[in-house]
Amino acid sequence: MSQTLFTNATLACIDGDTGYGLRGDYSLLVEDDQIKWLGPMAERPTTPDAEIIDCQQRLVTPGLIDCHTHLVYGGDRADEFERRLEGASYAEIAAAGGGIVSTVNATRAASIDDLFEQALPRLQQLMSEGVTTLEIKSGYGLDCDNEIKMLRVAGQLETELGLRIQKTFLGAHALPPEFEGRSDDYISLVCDEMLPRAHAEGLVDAVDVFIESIAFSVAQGERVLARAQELGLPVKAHVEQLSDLGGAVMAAARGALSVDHLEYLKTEDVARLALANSVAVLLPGAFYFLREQQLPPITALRQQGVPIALASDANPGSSPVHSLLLIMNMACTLFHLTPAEALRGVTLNAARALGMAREIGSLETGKQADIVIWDVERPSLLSYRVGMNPCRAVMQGGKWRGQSDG
Ligand code: DI6
Ligand code: FE
Repeated sequence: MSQTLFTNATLACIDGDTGYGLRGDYSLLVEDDQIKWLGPMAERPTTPDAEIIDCQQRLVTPGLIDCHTHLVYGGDRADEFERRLEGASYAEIAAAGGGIVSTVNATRAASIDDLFEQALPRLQQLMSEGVTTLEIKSGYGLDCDNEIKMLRVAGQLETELGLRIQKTFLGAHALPPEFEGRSDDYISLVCDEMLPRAHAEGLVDAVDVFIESIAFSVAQGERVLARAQELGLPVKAHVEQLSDLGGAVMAAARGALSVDHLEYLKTEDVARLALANSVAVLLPGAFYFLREQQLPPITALRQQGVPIALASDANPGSSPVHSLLLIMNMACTLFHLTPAEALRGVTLNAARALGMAREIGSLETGKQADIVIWDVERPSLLSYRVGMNPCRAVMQGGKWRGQSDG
C-alpha cells in the first residue's frame, strides 16, 4: 500500500451543487489510487509511512477533464483558416469539398504511427495544464478500417501516456465523398458495419453523431443513436451548433449523456435537457474560432439546473485549441460563466458528460486520486489569466506524473 498526505492545502473539492467547495488549511490522504480521507489539518490522520506533500496553502483541484475532443487526425487546416480570413465561410468551405473532408483525406493517408506522432504534442499540451482524463472521437476516417485506426490510436495514447481516455465512435461526423448523394446508405453502413465492428474490437466507449445541415439530419442521427443503444453503448450528439434542427431534444429524449455545442438551442427546449439529465457541453473554442455570434441559452441552462461542462473540441477545422485553461477563460468572457462554473465545467460536470462522475471529477473520499496542485491560492485565478500555466504537479490515479515507477 502506498500513501500520500497533502498538507496545508486549499482544496477546491467541487463537491456541492454549486461553487468551488473551497476548504482552506486542509489535508487530504491518498491511498494507492484513491482518495481515502480529507479534512481540516488539525484532524489529519497519523500516517508514518506516507509521503508528505506540504502544499503551502496552494490551490489543489481534481484533475481536469476534457470531455469533447477530436484530437486524433492527420494534417492541419491552416490554409482553410487563411481562406476564411479572405472571406469564405466555414459552411461554404465544407460544401466545396474542403473542411472536414480534407482532414478525412489526410487521416486516411496516415499510418497508425503517423497519427500517434501527430496527436502526441497536442495531448502533451493538454496534459501540461493538468488534464488527467479526456475523450477522443473518431470521425475523420469515415470507413470501417480508418475509423478503427483512429480509435486504436486513441487507445495507444491512453496506454503509453498513462492517462484516462474515453473513446467515442463518431462515424456519422461527415458524409465521405464516395457516398455523395447517398447519405442514408452511409448511415446504414455506419449502423450495420462500422459501429458493430469497432464495438466488437472493444474500441468504443460511447457513440456520437453530428446533426447539422452540413452533416446529418435528426432522423439519420437517431438511427445511429438507436443502434448504439441496441449495443448497450451510451450516446451523445453534436447539435444546434450552426442552426436549430432539433437534435438536442431528440438526443435528450434518448437519454444522451451529453448534448454538445448548443448555440442555437431554443430556450424553450432547455427543459427537455433538464428532464433527461443530459449535460450541456459548451465549446467556446469553436464559437471563438468560427466567430459565431449566437450565444447558447446560458441563463436558461443555469436556471433549469442543466449541468454545464466545457471542453476544448480540439480539432483542425473549428477549434485548434489545446488549452482547457484558455477554454475556461473564454467561457467566462464569451459565455458569461462564472469562474466557479468554469472550473466545475472541466471537472465534475465533464465527468458527468463522460458517465464517470462516480469515479472522477471531484475531491471526495473513494474517488480516483487524480489531483492537481496549482501555483495559485484562489481558484478564480485559473480562469482569469490568459497564457499562464500555473500547473505545478499532477497526480494521476495516485501516482505523480513525470516520475517513473519505483
Ligand atoms: N463540429 C465541429 O465543430 C467539428 N466537428 C463537429 O462535429 C468540426 C470538425 C472539422 O471541421 O474538422
Ligand atoms: Fe466536436
